[in-house]
Amino acid sequence: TPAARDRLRIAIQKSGRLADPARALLSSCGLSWRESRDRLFCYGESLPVDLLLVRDDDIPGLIADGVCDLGVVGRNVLQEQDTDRRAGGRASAFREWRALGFGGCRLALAVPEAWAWEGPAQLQGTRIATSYPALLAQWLAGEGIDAQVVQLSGSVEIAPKLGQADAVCDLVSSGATLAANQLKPVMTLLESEAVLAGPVTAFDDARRELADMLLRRLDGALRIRN
Ligand code: PRT
Ligand code: ZN
Repeated sequence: TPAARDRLRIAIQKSGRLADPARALLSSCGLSWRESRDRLFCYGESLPVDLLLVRDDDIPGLIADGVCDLGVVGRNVLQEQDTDRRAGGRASAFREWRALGFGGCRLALAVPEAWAWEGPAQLQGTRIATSYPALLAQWLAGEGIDAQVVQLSGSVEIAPKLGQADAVCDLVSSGATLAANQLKPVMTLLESEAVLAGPVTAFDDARRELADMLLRRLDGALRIRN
């Protein structure tokens, strides 16, 4: 068992869409930090709650490994990594504690505009490009469709034009990126937003009281916003 800890460590995105709103939300909970020179670790001043600034994709793993206690991350990232773990026979090691009301988007399946969409069965035997292979594979299995999942780490929307795939499964907010690539969304696999992620079970040391206080403040801040 890891050593008991009396400070809470929260991972947030270093830069990107969720970085500023995550900090703003935590600030509105009364947290403040002293920034270190490398700007990767922020020492909690008002409360023993520190920040770690990281890539969003690293956040679930940091919680699973106990390096961080909590994290602010897109539900899409959290569920992809959890689905991947469980598909590999491993137990869940993190879960969503709260939905935070920003960073809204959806994971959508999109096909070329020229297709007359008749339903998921049309995807049988196709190649689908995505950065969310576990979520896509799970959805395809649920629909009973045999399609090839082409895993790409970026520029997913261009894959059909490059001949790498027939369709895509990617995050969409305004839909402008899909439209610019002559693609149209036809199915939503997941409605996403930023979430507070934490371990599956409660803390059993001083972090428990800190986390409870943070959640109370967070719920108050979210009530005022919504
Ligand atoms: O560097 P790091 O790995 O931390 O950042 P990142 O580049 O992986 O993530 P980032 O900052 O782009 O996104 C972080 C999170 O924001 C995502 O995991 C989602 O939870 C959320 N989010 C909300 C989005 C979008 N909206 C979104 N629109 N993430 C990506 N997009 C993409 C979308 O895929 C499309 O390519 O933005 C493009 C524009 O979208 P449209 O539909 O408005 O054209
Ligand atoms: Zn990322």
